[in-house]
Amino acid sequence: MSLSNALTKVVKSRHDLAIFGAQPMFASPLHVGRPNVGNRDRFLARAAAMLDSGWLSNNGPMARELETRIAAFLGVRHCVAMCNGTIALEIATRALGLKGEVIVPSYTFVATAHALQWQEITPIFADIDPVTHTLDPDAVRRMITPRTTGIVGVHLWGRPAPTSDLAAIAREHGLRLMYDASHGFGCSNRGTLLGNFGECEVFSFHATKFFNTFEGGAVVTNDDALAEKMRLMRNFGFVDYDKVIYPGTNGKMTEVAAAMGLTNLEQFDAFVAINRRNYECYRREIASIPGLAVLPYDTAERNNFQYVVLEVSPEYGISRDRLVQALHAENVLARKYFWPGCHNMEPYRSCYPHAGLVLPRTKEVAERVVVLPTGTAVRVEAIRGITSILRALGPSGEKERSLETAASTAAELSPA
Ligand code: T4K
Repeated sequence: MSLSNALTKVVKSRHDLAIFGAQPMFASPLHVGRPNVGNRDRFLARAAAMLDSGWLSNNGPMARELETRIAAFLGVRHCVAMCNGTIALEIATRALGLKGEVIVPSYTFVATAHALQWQEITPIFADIDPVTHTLDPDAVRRMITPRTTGIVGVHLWGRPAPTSDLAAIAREHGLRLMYDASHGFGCSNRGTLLGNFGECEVFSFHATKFFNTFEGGAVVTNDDALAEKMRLMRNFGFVDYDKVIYPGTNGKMTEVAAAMGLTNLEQFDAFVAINRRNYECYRREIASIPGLAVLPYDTAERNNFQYVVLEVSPEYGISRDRLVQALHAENVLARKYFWPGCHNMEPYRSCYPHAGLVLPRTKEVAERVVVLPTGTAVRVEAIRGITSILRALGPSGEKERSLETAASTAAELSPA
């Protein structure tokens, strides 16, 4: 992929910022989710072999090879590859027999909640720990009712959910427990790779994920019967030609997606190394900026460093939203993941208008987080440019007032 993140200027003070009328730092947008793409020739060779073979989907040889490699890599018995992470979540929750109410965080990508709602299971939003950004076990306990059948924990940003506490709660209350590990491919929890916790775990291999298969996902599990059920469910319930024994859907991974996965898996360590370099560069550069902090990864664990998560505190002097606006003016398309929380999106907002009353930490965290561009498409020089913008923007109340004025000017200047 061409790295078009050449800097067009040096930012020394706020007068150099695009939000005050200067030219943007980057000529073309710098995205948060630019795909990591492995060796192009290796991928094209696989794509050619696939075309020659005349086998494009339906549990083909490349999908099976990818499943074997992922299961071996994670140290799990089964990997069931799927067409995307959302369908994988739906199939996993259905195979576990979840119904009634299921406890999930609101601070996650909306697919975690939608996968339940789509099956007429009620997602019950529990609050998070403001430090880890993952489910707070005490909050989970408070949300249990006689209708609760399970918990879907989320390893947000690839940082593990409190697996021991959630397992204890599930045991105590007879609940099923699974994880949305969409962000956590290649990350560990007390030395064990994610994929080995709960009854099953779901990965997303979407284009924007650290490891991608264009679109794709997988459910991994150590439960033989569960794996078998999910394999049936992803293929309409077919057990043989003309023989359907289960209600199913179409959750199959295509061969071209698997070819991308096999290719990207070969460069897994290189992707991690680049993400880690970027994360450490951001951490170093931002450490001296009052009011800003990059969420740390536990370096005693394995991490994919996929997300560089910035937390903005009042000390910074300007609000998170103004900061994002200023970055966008520079062509840095930072994201406010996962604002405003699922409970503030439809249909949850209308169905459960008071859900926010028990989610104070979710609100607090969702209002202070910004996710910054990283991945193989982002150079260190670009990161230094981005952090020079962050330095010039803050911190002072005076700048906030100037920005308030500049914001309206910028809104007038920016194309619709
Ligand atoms: N659970 C969790 C916790 C998840 O985070 C996700 C997905 C899921 C479940 C569901 O898994 P999947 O069914 O998607 O496999 C993006 C991704 O689409 C989504 O997969 C991901 N989470 C989420 C965190 O991010 P958006 O709405 O932000 O996508 P979009 O189109 O704005 O793209 C994000 C950035 O990436 C943009 O700056 C553009 C850039 N981009 C995107 C694509 C597709 C590229 O540069 N190249 C590309 O090919 O959701």
